[in-house]
Amino acid sequence: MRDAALAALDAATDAAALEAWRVAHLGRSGALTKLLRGLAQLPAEERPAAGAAANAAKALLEERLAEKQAALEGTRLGQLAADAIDISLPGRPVAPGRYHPSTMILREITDIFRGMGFQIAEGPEVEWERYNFDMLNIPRDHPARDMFDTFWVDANRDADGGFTTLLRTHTSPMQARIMEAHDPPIRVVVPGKCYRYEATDATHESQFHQVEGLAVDKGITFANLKHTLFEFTRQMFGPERKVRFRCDYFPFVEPGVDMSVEWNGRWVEILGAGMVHPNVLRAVGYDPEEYTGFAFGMGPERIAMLKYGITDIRLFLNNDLRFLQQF
Ligand code: YSA
Repeated sequence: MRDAALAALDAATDAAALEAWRVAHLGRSGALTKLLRGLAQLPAEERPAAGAAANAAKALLEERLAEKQAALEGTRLGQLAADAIDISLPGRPVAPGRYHPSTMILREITDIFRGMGFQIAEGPEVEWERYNFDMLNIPRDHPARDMFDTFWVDANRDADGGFTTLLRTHTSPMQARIMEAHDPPIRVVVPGKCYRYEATDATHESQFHQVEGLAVDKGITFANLKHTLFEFTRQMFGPERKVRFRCDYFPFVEPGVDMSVEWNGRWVEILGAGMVHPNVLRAVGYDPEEYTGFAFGMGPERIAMLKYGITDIRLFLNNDLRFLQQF
């Protein structure tokens, strides 16, 4: 009985198990207590030896129980001490997050256009070839597709096995999506990411942002476009900054222009723009005799470079904290 009780004590590992063990082995109706009570029934000559053995066993079990309780208490205190918080130690510094310079400039750009009455819309980065090219007057064999080195996405193929989905190369597909879904008048800007499979350099990344602008209504003229873009650059760069406005070609506008801003004695192009091509208006079901519009697509990273004197566009996506923490 003693050995069985000691084995059971070994197996008890917490206070509740120890108490259960005490009740079972040393309690008032425990086995040993019953045995001690039964000594009286033994023949007189056996009583002293049996009594001594039972009392010795009881003393041993009580002693072991006390030892085990003390040990358990010790580990509990140790755990409490280890868990304690030293409130005299200085706290770990929490570095506040900050906005990425692309986010900051995007907000600045959209705020300026919001002030001129434009709404904000967003669209998908994985786009149909149809919206990115065809509806913008750039059919499959059009040489202008070379302007946009494209990451094709192998998600959908046409009957000839050609890709029909891509990472949008510009935000212009949203022109077609918005006009398809809404009747004029339209005045909207579309910020978002674009992707091009091109060799990167100080002013070209393969992932960058654009902000598309579109205004369509009766009687919209080139003068409205010019005023809007000059007002934008005035608010963004200040009235003193030199800006250049030149003819350029995009299949989805006629006439087409681009705009550059002076920087360290050279011109950096920030946007392409023009009057929405009649073919684009027709493709979305508008009558080009009734409605005219202007559109533009600008590069926020280039604008941030010019505004903050950043010399290399690749810094935007390098995740170098020395760069990011300056904003
Ligand atoms: C033109 C006429 C419209 O009616 C509407 C929009 C446009 C713009 C046209 N969709 C387009 O993408 N033109 S673009 O290739 O010259 O790019 C426009 C601007 O995006 C550039 O001026 C530049 O600021 C930025 N950009 C283009 N490729 C880039 C880039 N920025 C960083 N890295 C690149 N690889």
